Amino acid sequence: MILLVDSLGSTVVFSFTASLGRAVDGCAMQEMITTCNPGKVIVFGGDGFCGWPTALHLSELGHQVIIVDNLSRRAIDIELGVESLTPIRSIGERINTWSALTGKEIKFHNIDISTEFAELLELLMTEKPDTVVHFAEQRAAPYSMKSAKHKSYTVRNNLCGTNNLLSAIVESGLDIHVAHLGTMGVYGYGTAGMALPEGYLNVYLKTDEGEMVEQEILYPTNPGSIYHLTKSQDALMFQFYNKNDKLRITDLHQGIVWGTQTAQTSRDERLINRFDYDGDYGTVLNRFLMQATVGYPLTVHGSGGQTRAFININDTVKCIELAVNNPPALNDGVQIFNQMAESYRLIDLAKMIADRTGCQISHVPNPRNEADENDLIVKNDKFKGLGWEPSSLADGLLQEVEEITKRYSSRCDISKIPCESTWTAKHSPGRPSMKVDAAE
Ligand code: NAD
Ligand code: USQ
Repeated sequence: MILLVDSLGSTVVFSFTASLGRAVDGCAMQEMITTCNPGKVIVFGGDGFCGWPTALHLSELGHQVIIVDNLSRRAIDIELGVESLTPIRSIGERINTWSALTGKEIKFHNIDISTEFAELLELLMTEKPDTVVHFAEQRAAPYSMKSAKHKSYTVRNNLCGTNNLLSAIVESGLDIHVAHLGTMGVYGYGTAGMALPEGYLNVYLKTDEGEMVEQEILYPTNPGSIYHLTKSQDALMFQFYNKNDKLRITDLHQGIVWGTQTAQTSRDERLINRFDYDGDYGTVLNRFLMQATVGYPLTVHGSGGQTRAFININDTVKCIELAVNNPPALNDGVQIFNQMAESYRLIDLAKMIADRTGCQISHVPNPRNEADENDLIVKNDKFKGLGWEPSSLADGLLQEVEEITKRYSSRCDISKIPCESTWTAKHSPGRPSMKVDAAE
């Protein structure tokens, strides 16, 4: 029986001893990061919003990068009748451009990791990567809730993909570090008065003899969508493969990513990163900034009292660099980092953007089954201990998104802005009540 839960588990002592970036405290870690040898990295999902800039960032740092992607995200754009606001190029043009500009080769393989196990295994056996970064999942909560078909696709794609990757590594017999992109949403967004720890929680159990015993458990999951549910289930698979097969695994519980370009993607128009603004794939801060640009009222779901964790795309790529350079030791448990910079209430973000731009705010019906208000305090000490200095909204990064949305505003289809996907039949789409025309 769990008697008492407190925040002791949140102060996880840093003690990883890893094969590449072995370190024991903050200073030593910083030193290790800079001296770490670049290795071979497969970026699964490397054509996507986070994966593409990560692939370029790692390539720039000297890693040998291979992208695996089945281009399903591009196919979903076609299914939804939308396009990235930014004119992204084909994966072939992207990697040829990178090679022409830098002389660095990035290989590409079109493999569906949820169904093509033999191809996946063969690739691992041929390339023998040091690390795989796993972004290759269906990542939109609204898309996962659109219909029974979309729920089923998301579960199949994400769970079979993760399982195939882990079991292919076991099958290969190779020692490969898996860095997986998970989500803050596995925790739910309630904090019960304590800062959310990094993955684990210390609890006290009362034995039958009345003795108190301390145990470390995975923080109880509380997913808010089928998509988030798959990330909770991924976490269980990581625990199992780590226990049974001693796989080295880092699970990164990432907040909502915002921003578009990184130092590498902004080097040439043909390297531009994708920017989703539609009701299924657009995430809230990028959507609000885009809506302000095209004169569409900011679609705050309900009161806007929801608090969420955010991270800029430039910090995403830095955190992944740190995760790649600091794998857990062979017999360590699954290493979990909270990959977020800061938390904001949605209504405060909307007001901040309205103050900057003079745009309107519309409190639309909330299509999701979620708490109208929550507090969210999150620990992110582990990445900070590795030398990461998170950037904040105040660092001028909003401007980057504003410039992008202005430059490509003519590509926006405003009919695709409202969130139409509802969590239950009782919920309503997040449409503003007034008719909205695009700004000239
Ligand atoms: P994305 O949809 O832009 O990229 C995912 C990529 O994976 C796509 O290019 C897609 O084609 C590919 N893919 C999907 N299923 C695949 C399969 N079975 N085989 C091969 N390739 C496959 O998403 P993103 O925003 O880059 O997110 C990447 C990861 O980061 C996801 O796992 C997501 O859950 C996580 N994450 C994203 C955010 C965010 O705000 N974008 C926040 C937290 C966590
Ligand atoms: N929201 C609005 N108005 C909008 C769009 C969204 O108020 O126009 C609200 C939503 O109701 C929700 C919040 O904003 O309360 C966040 O929604 P989102 O679409 O920005 O983010 P979410 O669905 O949580 O998913 C995104 C990524 C996902 C990642 C997750 C991290 O798509 O891959 O896992 O962020 S986290 O939110 O921390 O779980």
